[in-house]
Amino acid sequence: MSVLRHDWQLAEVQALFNLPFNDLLFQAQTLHRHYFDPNEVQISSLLSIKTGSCSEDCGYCPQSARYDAGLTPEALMPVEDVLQAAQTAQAQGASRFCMGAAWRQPKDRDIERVIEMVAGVKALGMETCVTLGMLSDSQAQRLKAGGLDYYNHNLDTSEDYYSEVITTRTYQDRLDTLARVRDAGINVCCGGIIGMGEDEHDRAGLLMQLANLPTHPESVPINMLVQVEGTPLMGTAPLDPLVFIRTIAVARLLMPRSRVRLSAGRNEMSDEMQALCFLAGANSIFYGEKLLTTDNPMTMHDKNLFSRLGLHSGGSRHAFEN
Ligand code: SAM
Ligand code: DTB
Ligand code: SF4
Repeated sequence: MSVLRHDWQLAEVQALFNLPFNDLLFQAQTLHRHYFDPNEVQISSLLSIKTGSCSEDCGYCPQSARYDAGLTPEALMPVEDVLQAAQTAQAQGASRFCMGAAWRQPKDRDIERVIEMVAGVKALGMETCVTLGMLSDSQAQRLKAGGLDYYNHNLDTSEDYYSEVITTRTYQDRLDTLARVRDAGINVCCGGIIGMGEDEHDRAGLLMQLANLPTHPESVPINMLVQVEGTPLMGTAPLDPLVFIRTIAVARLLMPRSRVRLSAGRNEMSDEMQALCFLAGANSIFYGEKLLTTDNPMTMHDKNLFSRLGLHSGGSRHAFEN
C-alpha cells in the first residue's frame, strides 16, 4: 500500500497538515488499518527512577535544577522498589515498563544499576524501556547486552525552534545519541512535544526529522506540553486540540509502521479528543496515575474509556480489561 519513505520535504509534510480534517483523518485511519489492528492500543507505564536536580535547562521540564517547580529531588531508586512498581504496573495491564532518570547523561556506574532494573523487569515478562539522557557508544552497547528493548530519547521539536526551548545541549547531540542507540541494536523510542509555542512549520519540521531518520523510530511519543508552574513554558498559549490531532495523523502517515504514542497531556484532554487521536492512528498510551512527576488519568477512567471505545490492549488484554 505504501513504501516507507525517508526523504520527506517540509512542503509535503505541511501539505498533509493542511488537508481538510476529514480527508487527513480518513487517510491516516486507512493507512493505520493496513498495518495494525485498529482497536488495539499498547499500554506502557512510566516510573521516575531518579527525580529532579537535573543540570539541563529544558524549558518545559519540572525536573531541571534551574527552575522551582516545587518537586522533591530523589536519588536513583533501589532496584527492589523499581521491581515492585513494575509488578503493580503489570498487574494493571501494562506490557512495557519505562524508567526515566533526570540526567543529562548517566555515569557508567549508574548504567550498571539500571541494567539490574532492566533484568528484573524482563524477568517479570514485560518489555523494558529507559530514558537516561545522552549516551556514549559503550553505554548503549552495555544496555543492549543487558537486554534493554527500547531507549527513549526525544527530538522534542524542530531543529529551528529547539534553541528556544533548550540551550544546554544541541539538536545534533540528540541525533548522535539516537544513532548510537540504533547502532547498538536497541529499538528507538523518539518523538516530541506539541504546544510549546512552536508554529505549524515547527510541527511539520519535527515530524519530518523523525521520518527522515535512517530507520523510523519503532515508537513515536507525541506529548502535549504539560504546563508546570515554575517552568519557563508555564503560561504558553493553549494549543488548538484539532492541531494536536492533526499532528498525530501526520505522524501516522509519515511513519506507518511505528507505534504512535498519545503521551503526556492526556489528563488535560477530553475523552472525545483522545478518541479522535486513536482514530488518527495513535496506538499506544502511558497508563497509570503518574507520568514521571505529573498526573496522568486515573486507571479506572482509562479502563472505562477503552471499554466505551471498544479498544483492547493486545497481549495484556485480560489484565487490562478486568
Ligand atoms: N533526562 C532525560 C532526557 O531529557 O532525555 C530523560 C527524561 S525526560 C523527562 C524525557 C522526556 O519527557 C523529554 O524529552 C520530554 O519530551 C518529556 N517531557 C518532560 N517534561 C514534559 C512536560 N512538561 N510536558 C510534556 N513532555 C515532557
Ligand atoms: C515521553 O515522550 N514522554 C514521557 C516519556 N517519554 C519519558 C515523559 C513525560 C513527562 C511529562 C512530565 C512529567 O511527568 O514530569
Ligand atoms: Fe533534565 Fe531530561 Fe528534564 Fe531536560 S527533560 S531538564 S534533561 S530531566
